[in-house]
Amino acid sequence: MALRKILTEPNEVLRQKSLKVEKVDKDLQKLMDDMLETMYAAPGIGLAAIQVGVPKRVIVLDLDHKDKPKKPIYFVNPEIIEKSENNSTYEEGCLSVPGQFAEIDRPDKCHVKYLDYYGQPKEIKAEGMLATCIQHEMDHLEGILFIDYLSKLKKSMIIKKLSKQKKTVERIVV
Ligand code: GNR
Ligand code: NI
Repeated sequence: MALRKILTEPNEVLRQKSLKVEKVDKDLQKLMDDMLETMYAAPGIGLAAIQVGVPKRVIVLDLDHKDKPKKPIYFVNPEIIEKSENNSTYEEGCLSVPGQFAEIDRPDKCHVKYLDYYGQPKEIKAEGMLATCIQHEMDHLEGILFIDYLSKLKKSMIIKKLSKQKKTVERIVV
């Protein structure tokens, strides 16, 4: 396994739409292993492949990342079958938008079908934080970040702050 670099906003790659996986093979499993290790190290509770620069429809999640044994869930080609009418609000963060948090409204339940780590078809009926997280990750597959749901002003303030931080880091590295 290996750690991969997590891309941060602003970065055009994060705005790419990810492509459907044709086959769950050894290489894809290696990507999923690396993603999980990178997510735990961050630490985070979810990660989409595009966040490590790979435009494939792959997500890893572990809401109980502090528990042992760990309980990762791998999603390949996830599709939402049904969403609830009711919304719930959670404070969201994103490893690609470091240090920024905001309350976001999303459907409080979702029914999702996907392929697992072995390419087997699975379904999950998620609610609460799990439902929020799955939707946050599925947004990444469409090039959408949680800051896209904020007002133009809030969003542009966050992007400005992140670009400044990037420039500072570049100066220190150079
Ligand atoms: O680690 C993460 N925490 C989180 C908290 C609330 C809602 C969504 C998330 S996902 C985030 C990791 C990440 O950026 N995944 O794309
Ligand atoms: Ni995210």
